[in-house]
Amino acid sequence: MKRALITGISGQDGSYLAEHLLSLGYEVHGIVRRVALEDPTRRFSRIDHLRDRINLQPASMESYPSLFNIISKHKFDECYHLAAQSFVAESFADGFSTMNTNINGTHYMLAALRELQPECRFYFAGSSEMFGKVRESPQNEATPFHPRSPYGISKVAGFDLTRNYREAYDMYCVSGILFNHESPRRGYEFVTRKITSTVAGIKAGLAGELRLGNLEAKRDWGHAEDYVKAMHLMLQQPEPEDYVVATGETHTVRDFCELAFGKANLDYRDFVKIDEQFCRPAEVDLLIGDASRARRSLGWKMNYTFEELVSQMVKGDLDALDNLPNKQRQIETIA
Ligand code: F7E
Repeated sequence: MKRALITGISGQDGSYLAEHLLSLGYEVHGIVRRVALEDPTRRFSRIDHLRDRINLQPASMESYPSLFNIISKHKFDECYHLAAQSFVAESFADGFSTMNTNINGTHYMLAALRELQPECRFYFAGSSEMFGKVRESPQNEATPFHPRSPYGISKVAGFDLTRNYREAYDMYCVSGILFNHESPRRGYEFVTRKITSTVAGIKAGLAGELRLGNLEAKRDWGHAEDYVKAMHLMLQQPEPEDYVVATGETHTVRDFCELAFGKANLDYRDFVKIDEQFCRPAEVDLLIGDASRARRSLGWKMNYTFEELVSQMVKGDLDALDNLPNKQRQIETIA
């Protein structure tokens, strides 16, 4: 039985990846914050259904000794490093914390593995935000990086660290350059979930409008459940390589609104208001990925279309509101 370690197991990607690895017969361990263990109902909502099949280990991405301690306790075949401060807007608000957590966290993981288990295969969650002000379209593994936020910069540093450990110490370390990937488990701060949860709130009479920033930004949105399968495949190859994972389609935030509101028989133009506070100091205008290498070498393919993704997210939020008692509905709805 293979043993895997996932940092960020309680997040969207971590939860889907844990499910996928369990279905393949893996023993799955996940790193979580100690405070999260004290508040499992709220913090572990995405992995609640897996709790008796996974091993949660408390540690902090900011503490090398705590990570070293976990890696010294078990022998892992694969490590998926997903934990990060991943909200781009927050990285403008507090660039120092984002850089510290994201860069040092990755460095600590790599250094501890090198020290204790250099044969463990390592996956780093790279991001299309590394392309930033894009030099070409679509973007592939050879496209130069030009990050536009502290988050993007931290991911370029993590990518470089991962490649450096591969080249310097001959470790199997790879980066997935994943474009935006969403699902009904997406955090409410990201634009897709903000839209679908507010659509549900409007439908239920709990919200009257949706305040957004730049509606013209274009993103290549896929489904997280499809993307975690690519992460796993990247660690099963004869040679370590980095891969772009994307749908090859791009849509504006406006397109997403139109479709999501339309799914609930609403017209987004009646509800969406532009609010400057949600615009970023530097925007990534256009992302569209070319995942040819992943399709060719990994045999990776997607199951969800863009429309299926939006439908599933809207339905998930409508159903969740339907199932909540009145008082709780008011608390949960993001207006
Ligand atoms: O923004 C625009 C915003 O926050 C998407 C992360 O998972 O994917 C994600 O990064 C677009 C941007 O995701 C609002 O300006 C307009 O152009 O959903 P988002 P992101 O920044 O693309 C990459 C691949 C990652 O790696 C990241 O970790 O939507 N937008 N109005 C808005 N965005 C938000 N959040 N809220 C708004 O009101």
